[in-house]
Amino acid sequence: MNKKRVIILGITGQDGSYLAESYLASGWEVHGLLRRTSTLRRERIDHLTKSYDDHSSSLNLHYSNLLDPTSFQHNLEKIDPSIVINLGAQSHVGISFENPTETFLTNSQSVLNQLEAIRHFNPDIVFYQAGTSEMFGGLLGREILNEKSAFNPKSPYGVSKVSAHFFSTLYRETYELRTHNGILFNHESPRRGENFVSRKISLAVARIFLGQQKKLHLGNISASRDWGHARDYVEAIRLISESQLPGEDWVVATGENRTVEEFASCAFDVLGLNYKKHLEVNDELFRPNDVQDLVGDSTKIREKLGWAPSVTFEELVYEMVISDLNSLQSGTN
Ligand code: NAP
Ligand code: F7E
Repeated sequence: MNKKRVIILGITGQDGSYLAESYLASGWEVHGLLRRTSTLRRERIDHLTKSYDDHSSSLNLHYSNLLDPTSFQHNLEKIDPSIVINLGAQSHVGISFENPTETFLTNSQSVLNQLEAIRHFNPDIVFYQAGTSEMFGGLLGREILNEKSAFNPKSPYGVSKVSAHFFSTLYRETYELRTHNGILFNHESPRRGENFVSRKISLAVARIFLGQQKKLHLGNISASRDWGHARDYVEAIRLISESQLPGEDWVVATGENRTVEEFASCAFDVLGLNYKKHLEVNDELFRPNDVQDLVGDSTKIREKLGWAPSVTFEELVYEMVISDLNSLQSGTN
């Protein structure tokens, strides 16, 4: 790859911030696209824009709402990247039931616009689409999910991502664009949004430990997920995008799943608390439809690209709880 220049859509998100760090650390010129917001909340990337002192690489930010196709097109032509990574999305499954149209336009229509712009500007650009295990809609029997498993989405979010997946595949097959579809299972970190269950739990555990909260209210605690660490998963995204392969689909998963209840139990354990004393199930927090169980088979990326997760479930939970405890104690959360 001669030009080491990458565009990241969704740079202010969990994955965008880790991915930008990773690219900058290996000397890439990184261009992040972000939307205008009424407050400048960019805490996940502030350290990259304010104090990054390696002048051989730099983080460049440009305004571009996912719903504005011309702004993407103009930035594409101005930046002239070799890789475009699309991590931008309305990524909350529960909220997608309340905002289905916004979710569909943000997660699917925008991908069509990006593909059209790339096709006309430079079809050699590598395009990575952030697909998800939510596209599968759950386990069928005892099948562990891989690239050949059928999609059966259970939410507007899942449908929007299936649509984006097939646009990406269509442009690969029809126009020979170099589109890769990641199919990533849940990945978490201290930078996870506070309304996803893992972070909701880790924050609540830290607050309960400090006497700032009494109870943790959750919905479907019998649902299980295949949980990995976001830092490991952005390395998978890099391996995929820099693989020089024409464009393929890739499942990224640990191969193990735990229930939400097990996540909570492990998190309370970190601070020596018994989850049964603090956890309450609240019917109002159940979704209109939910993916019950997920576990992925990532044999393909392990064998073809040498990827493997480096963080265990217990290490992930520990890191999240301790991070929230430290932030609360230092007053930064
Ligand atoms: P995230 O933290 O929710 O980040 C989403 C990003 O999209 C944010 O930067 C957000 O910007 C941006 N965005 C949303 N709407 C936008 C708009 N209209 N215009 C411009 N930017 C917009 O998500 P994540 O966990 O990092 O996930 C990254 C991608 O992977 C997403 O596409 C997600 O659906 C997918 N995915 C995630 C997982 C997971 O477990 N984390 C698993 C599979 C797939 P703001 O900061 O302004 O909101
Ligand atoms: O829910 C249950 C909830 O919102 C996990 C996104 O990154 O991963 C994420 O989607 C499970 C569900 O993540 C609460 O019903 C119980 O069964 O943390 P979550 P998600 O829906 O799996 C996929 C791969 C993505 O692609 C998405 O972008 O936990 N649950 N009680 C709860 N969930 C939440 N959020 N809050 C609760 O109180």
